Amino acid sequence: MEIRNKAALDLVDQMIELCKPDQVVWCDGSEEERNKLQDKAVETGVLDKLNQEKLPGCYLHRTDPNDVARTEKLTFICCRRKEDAGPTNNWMDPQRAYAETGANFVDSFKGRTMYVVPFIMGPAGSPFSKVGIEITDSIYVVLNMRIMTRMGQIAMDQLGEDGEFTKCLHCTGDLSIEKRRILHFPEDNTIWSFASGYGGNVLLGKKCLALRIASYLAKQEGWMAEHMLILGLTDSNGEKTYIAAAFPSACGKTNLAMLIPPESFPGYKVETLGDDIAWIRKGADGRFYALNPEAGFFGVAPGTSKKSNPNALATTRSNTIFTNVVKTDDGDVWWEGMGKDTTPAHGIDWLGKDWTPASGEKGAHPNSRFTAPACQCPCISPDWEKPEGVPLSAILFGGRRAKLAPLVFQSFGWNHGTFLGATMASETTAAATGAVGVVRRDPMAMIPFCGYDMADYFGHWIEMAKDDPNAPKIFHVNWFRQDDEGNFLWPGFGDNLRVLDWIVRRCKGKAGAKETAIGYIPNPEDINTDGLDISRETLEEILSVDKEAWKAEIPGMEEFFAKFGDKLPKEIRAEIDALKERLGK
Ligand code: TSX
Ligand code: MN
Repeated sequence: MEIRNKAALDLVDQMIELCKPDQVVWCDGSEEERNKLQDKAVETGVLDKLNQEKLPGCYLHRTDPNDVARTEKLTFICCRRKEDAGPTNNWMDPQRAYAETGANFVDSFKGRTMYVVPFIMGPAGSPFSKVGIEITDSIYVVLNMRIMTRMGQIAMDQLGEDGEFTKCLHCTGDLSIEKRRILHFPEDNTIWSFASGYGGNVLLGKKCLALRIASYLAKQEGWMAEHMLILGLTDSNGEKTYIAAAFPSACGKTNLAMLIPPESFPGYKVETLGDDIAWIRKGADGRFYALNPEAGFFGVAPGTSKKSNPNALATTRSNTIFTNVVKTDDGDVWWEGMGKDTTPAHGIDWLGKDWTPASGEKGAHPNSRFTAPACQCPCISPDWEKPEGVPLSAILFGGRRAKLAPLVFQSFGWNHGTFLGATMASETTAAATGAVGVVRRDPMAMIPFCGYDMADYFGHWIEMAKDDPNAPKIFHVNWFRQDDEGNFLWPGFGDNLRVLDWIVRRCKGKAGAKETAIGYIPNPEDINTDGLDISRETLEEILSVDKEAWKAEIPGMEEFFAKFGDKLPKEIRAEIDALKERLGK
């Protein structure tokens, strides 16, 4: 492997000195290396080979039972001034963080191999891509990074002799929760992760770099790092429109990114560019361009079925790493919500134990995952690796609201749209906490992922498109409105195309709407319901605005904003005041 970057060599020398590995391997990203690592992972019990006839190139990994999700309580922003991390982040003094976790890194690779994984977030050759180098003791991390990023020699080539990169250090350690830390040092462009082996905590290019560190860099450099899917919609005239969307967890982001249009929309096509992260910049023409920095999908398995997302299922039938799912007796995979007639009579569950459906236990962990190459997605967009990204016409925010939010509404403009993002909220489902229907505020779905004070982040949003006629139009959607008996009023899934279609026509000035206190809402006749069995009354109900309910929502918004004190941008305050005014006393 060719390494010309002095800073990279120095970093690895320093980390060898600190961690004392038995050997050091620079990962080049080759097929040969992949095969070698897969074999070694199987030998050491890190991976279980699945049925290679059914699932070529697919493997199963089981994490430690105490290490199955991101640990937000142990995730820190380590900047010099506490105020700069803001009220929604855990903060730790960088010196203390380096000292405490540094002590745990001392000799931590003894008896282990140090893998050096250079990677690019974004397509190779794009001026907007960022390079990172992750040093890790985990083959699982290397093999996942190989899917999720452009990894190996290609990244060292992008870096060149004096390119800058994010320094990422990971050690699985002893997996003790006492020592576990996910530490971000935005001022040093550094990430340290200790004592976890779970994806979101250890695939440092993803949430840690492409959202937390990137959001910090984006503020300084005048762009945006967002927790958004990107899709391209082609209408029956062959016109293409690109949309980005942010939703809190459990709202079906990956499903929307890979939506299959209903049969009653002939000629329409949805293509996927990304399912989790969008880097957005203003182009030379003034439009906003979105780029997916990732190369794969690290998707939640449970609930992924022929009905909810056939494209995701198809993506995962080769070259995929499954984590914490059921292994069936014929070496296939299974999870809850894979669809009817899929349940095996027996399998090995995520804990590695014998499992039957009658046991009453979940076979797959609710946060079990697939790591699959984006290029294998049947509906991947031909534009997904364009170095400059794709021009966005619309940005969608959403959440799970049983009663409050209508199916869709459009903001009055950019500032109002930013306010819609900043007040995003979702009601909890039983899966998350046990408490059902509790409102959780998660602005722009970035609460766990913003690398600095969110009040400044809102300010950056406002700043990005002040009075800008080229800015994407902003919409709010809610697929989850329910009647008084708790039945969903909107069919969702593929039929969401009907909403996307209205949004696209709004962007082109071709669709009707009525102005309400919360924004522009389609009239029932503005939504194309051809081939859909929905009554006029139901449509009217999901497009209605209950002013009293919205008034009742205001104190919750204000309470949330109060966290930010005087730092909350005046534009956001102005929006809440204007909303109150429109709702009337
Ligand atoms: O992903 C979902 N989307 C977006 C799809 C493009 N889900 C699953 C959420 C969990 C991740 C949805 N669930 C959606 C939706 O639009 N809507 C619903 C609610 C719903 C569930 C079932 C039905 C209708 C709506 N109907 C039947 O099962 C027959
Ligand atoms: Mn995500």
